[in-house]
Amino acid sequence: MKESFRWYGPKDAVPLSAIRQAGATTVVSALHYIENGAEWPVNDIKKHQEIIRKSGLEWGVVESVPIHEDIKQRTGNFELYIENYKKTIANLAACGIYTICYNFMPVLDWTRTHLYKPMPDGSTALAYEIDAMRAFDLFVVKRKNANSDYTSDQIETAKRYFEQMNEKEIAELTESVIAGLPGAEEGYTMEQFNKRIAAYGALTKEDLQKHLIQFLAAIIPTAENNGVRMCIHPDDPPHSLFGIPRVVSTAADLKVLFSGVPSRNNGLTFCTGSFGVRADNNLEQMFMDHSDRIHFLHFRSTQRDERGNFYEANHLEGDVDMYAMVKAALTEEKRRKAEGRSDWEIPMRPDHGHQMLDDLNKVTNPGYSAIGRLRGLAEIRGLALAIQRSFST
Ligand code: DNO
Repeated sequence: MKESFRWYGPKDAVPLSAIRQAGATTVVSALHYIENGAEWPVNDIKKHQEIIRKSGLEWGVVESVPIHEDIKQRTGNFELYIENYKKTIANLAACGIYTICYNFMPVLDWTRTHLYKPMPDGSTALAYEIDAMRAFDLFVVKRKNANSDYTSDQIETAKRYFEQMNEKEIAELTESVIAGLPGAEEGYTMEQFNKRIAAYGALTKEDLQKHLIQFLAAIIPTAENNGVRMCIHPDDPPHSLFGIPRVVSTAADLKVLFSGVPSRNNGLTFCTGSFGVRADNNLEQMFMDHSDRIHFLHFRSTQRDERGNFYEANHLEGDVDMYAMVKAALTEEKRRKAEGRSDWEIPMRPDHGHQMLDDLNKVTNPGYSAIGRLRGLAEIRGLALAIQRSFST
């Protein structure tokens, strides 16, 4: 696996030099300042690439080239945005960058209700509490018809949850959910958020699935012509939010997505933490079913309970069987190597990490402090080395 680390650009509190010392060779990055929907100019790509190269690292993966909301809804200027997307694919390829991660989550990208959940060892973790989310939807956003998405018991529990919150907690919850977590590209005020949700109207899961496939049918030929591997990131969390469907959450969703546009350039970012939140997702099976088109790995683990709450566990703990996942990835690499595929080595980044040690006193992007991710990378590296050695004995 190509050991990688995400870097949010020159303003990131974790500098490239730290990534180098973590032992990663590949940087996962994006031009966050470019507006969603606009073409990424070659000059801007080159400038960013140069900064990374100067640190002795290589920009190997773009995470993400965001998809404009108009494309998801197929309204407004979606045709122009698709054309711009194609140009960005070609521009990145012209600079030698061939792996592009993106997602198709409506309105919000990844979502957590709590960004600093205290862990027993004194570190903090990202967490998602179902009652907090329902309370937010019902009593803070006050979404129209939200009541019909919940049972009366769920509404009652959410109401009790809301009633015991103070103003500061409500403000923090609001900020966590709609202000935009790092990489989300878009954050909203309450008014904007309400508008964005309302814009989805009665759009069904089938509609959104169709829009994704139409988008891919339009851009994948450009990816093929330029040797670019597109890899969609699963929904995080993997279920609908605010009554709007999500379409990259389950094994069945992947089947629709890849049978709709079978090209291998239509690939997947295998994010163990996102898929792993659902007990009905069999991660090993899903990996095996699509191993051929997995172009990027996000390795992290989550600990869920039966009610739908989860927090981010240490990388080798929680519900994800990291041994099985690393083994699956190395097995796939071996298979590709034997086939002579030039993309046999799959970029992997330790996804998120606890806020711990000195980082507890620093302001870093939630989930993206240096030391927590360093721990994750080091653990996965050791695991990979042991598995690799066992292959040859
Ligand atoms: C969160 C990330 C996501 C991811 C996008 C991919 O930590 O995994 O923001 O970058 O969903 O498009």
